[in-house]
Amino acid sequence: MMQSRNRWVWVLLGVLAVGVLASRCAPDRRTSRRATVSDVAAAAQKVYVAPGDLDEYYMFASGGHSGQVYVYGIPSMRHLVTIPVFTPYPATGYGFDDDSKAMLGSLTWGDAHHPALSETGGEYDGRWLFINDMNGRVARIDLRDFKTKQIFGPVPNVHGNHASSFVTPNTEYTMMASRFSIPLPEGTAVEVEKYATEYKGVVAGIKVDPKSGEMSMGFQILMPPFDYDLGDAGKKVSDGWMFWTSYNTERAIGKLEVTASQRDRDYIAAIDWRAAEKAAAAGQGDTIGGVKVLDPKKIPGLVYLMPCGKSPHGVDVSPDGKWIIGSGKLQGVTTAFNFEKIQTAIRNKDFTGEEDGIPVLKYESIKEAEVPVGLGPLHTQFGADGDAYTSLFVDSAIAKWKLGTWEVVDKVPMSYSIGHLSAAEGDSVSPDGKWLVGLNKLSHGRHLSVGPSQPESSQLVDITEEKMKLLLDAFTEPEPHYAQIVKADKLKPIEVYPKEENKHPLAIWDVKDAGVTRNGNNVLVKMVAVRSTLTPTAFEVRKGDVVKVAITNIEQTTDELHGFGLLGYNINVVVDPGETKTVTFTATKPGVFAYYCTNFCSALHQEMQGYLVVR
Ligand code: RUQ
Ligand code: CUA
Repeated sequence: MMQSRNRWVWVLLGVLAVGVLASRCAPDRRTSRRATVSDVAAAAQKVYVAPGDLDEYYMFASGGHSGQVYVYGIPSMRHLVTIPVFTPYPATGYGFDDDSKAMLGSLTWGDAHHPALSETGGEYDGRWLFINDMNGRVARIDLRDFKTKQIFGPVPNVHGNHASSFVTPNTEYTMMASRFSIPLPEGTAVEVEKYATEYKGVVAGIKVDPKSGEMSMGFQILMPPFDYDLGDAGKKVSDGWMFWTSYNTERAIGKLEVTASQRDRDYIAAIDWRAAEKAAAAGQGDTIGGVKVLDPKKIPGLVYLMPCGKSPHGVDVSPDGKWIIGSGKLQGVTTAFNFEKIQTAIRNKDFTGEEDGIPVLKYESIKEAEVPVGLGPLHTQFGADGDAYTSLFVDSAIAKWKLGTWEVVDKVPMSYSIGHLSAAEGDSVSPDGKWLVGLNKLSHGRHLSVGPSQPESSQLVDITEEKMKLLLDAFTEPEPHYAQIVKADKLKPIEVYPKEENKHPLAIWDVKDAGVTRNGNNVLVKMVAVRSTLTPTAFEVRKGDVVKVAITNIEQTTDELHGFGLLGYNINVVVDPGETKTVTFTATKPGVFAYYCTNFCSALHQEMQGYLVVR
């Protein structure tokens, strides 16, 4: 995408500048003592995106408990935009207008961890982005306009939706699972001492409409009271299966760091989701909390448990679907399970026991290899040509290793304490290689100090060659748990909403149609926003009236957004070109209140204002 004719001039200038800087400052603390000038220059050249040029990839990163999604360009690591999802965001008016306010409901926060791009045939198709919220919800963002279109949930029975969102290879489902087991249905109070027998976990498949992306309840499965942590859908040969890690298979309570670390192994739950789909379609299951829940005890073949190193975090399926990678967070190895061996063990009933009627497979029978990646393996992503990359939290490094031969070929340190990592299309059926981003948990000393709340840090690594190369430290908004990186040309975002697509019943396209109508104490104001007037420029209502303002931005010009900020009433709406939004409020306070355009739009932006008179 970097086609500008000036690109090489800029690259040269950039390299020269960096080279001069590096030589001037060496051996300053600001340049690594080990890095030579030419190393720095080469790294700078790789990440330099000249003015007017565009990045090669989008990275969608979770915003953690900010409840948002942050979009970065790669390789520049520039923060391009914030997509508000579970939290109001005044910059785009999200959470203020009637529709987005209704979508957020009574919750004003979310804890968003794992973004999942929609897939067709196991490839990112650039249509939607799903993301979880710990409050039992999943959101869908439309990548045509980068806007949150649906928040599904809170889903009954799923308490603490951490192991989500993970899509199946054709986006049939986006999966979710409960991190916290509770007595079901919700609303039942049982003392925690009865945790092992009375508390339950649930895994669930949220159905995605293939045309519209609309989410609806698919199936739920009752699970033993473990904490379900992360997941990944099988692909190619393992398509139709879903894998979830779990911890606290001890079913312990209290200080879990002690009580839940007694056994050597926890489990990866392997679920035949097509069997679950069939059982749900046949009306099987018992109704709990208003939802049909399948019980694996009564439906054999639905769920199996794979023993895994204790307290595993990520479980990751290789691009060809043959290997399921999972490891204990305190181990020095990661295990590659063989999907074929899993199927054979299931056929041969090669079990070592059961948990609440769910068979436990024999570790030795399903394991292919234990790869000595280093301490604290957390999460694995894939590159081209059978390369695998595992983040090591304890070692604070990334290990590169080979699928099939299982040899560890390289390691690169991360500063500090890497959590997840994200490679270019790194969990699809055909990873690109090229770029890898380490999403670090701590960053002391890597940025100018800004007080006790230290900036977060992500590091860009070049994985084009045999040896990994650290290129760039970048600030990332808190808190990046996971991210996905997609080739930029797979997305085709629009720049204005075409007028002919606007089907809003209150849309108007001519200032002649703007005005106020009253029905009892309901007042409707149809407003037009266009450079540089909000029409009507004034309107009157009576104290106690319920006022709905419907604003249509009739512009069809790129980036001509207009805002509607109403002082004294906590109202702040932003309307994109071609869009209609409504905001409803009760005129509780008498007086005169100014409204104005909040988004800079023209030389006369400051003149774009009016008055609400409340008598
Ligand atoms: S995650 S603890 Cu949801 Cu690995 Cu961040
Ligand atoms: Cu419209 Cu500023």
